[in-house]
Amino acid sequence: MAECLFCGIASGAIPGDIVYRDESLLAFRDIDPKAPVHLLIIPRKHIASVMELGTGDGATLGHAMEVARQLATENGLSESGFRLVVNCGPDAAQSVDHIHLHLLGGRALGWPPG
Ligand code: DGP
Repeated sequence: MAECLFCGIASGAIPGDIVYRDESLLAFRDIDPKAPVHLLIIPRKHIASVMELGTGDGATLGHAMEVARQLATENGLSESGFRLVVNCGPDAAQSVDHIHLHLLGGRALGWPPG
C-alpha cells in the first residue's frame, strides 16, 4: 500500500512548507489555499479520520487546538478571527485520509459553508 501523503510530509519523505512541529503534531501550509492563511495541523500518528479516533487520541486533539491558537496568533488572526475545520468522509469532501485540522483566516469567511 502506498504511504499516506500526510505521513510522508511528517516523515520528510514528501516536501511540505512546515510552520510548526513537535513530538506529536505538525503544521504546514495547504498546497491549495482557500484563504490568505490556510494551514493544516496533523497528528504524526496516522489516524484516517474522526471516525477512526481511539481512546487516548483526545489529548492530541486538545493539543492541536492549542497549536491552532498559537499559529493564529503568530499569523495575526487573534483579533480578526479564523476558522478551524475538520472534514470527515465523502459528504464533507475529505480528500486526504489522515485527520487534519484546517486553520483558515485572513479574509471574511462565509457561513454556512458550501
Ligand atoms: P480535506 O478536503 O479536508 O481532506 O483537505 C485536504 C487538504 O490537503 C486540501 O485543502 C489540499 C491539501 N493537500 C492535498 N495534497 C497536499 C500536498 O501534497 N501538500 C500540501 N501541503 N497540502 C495538500
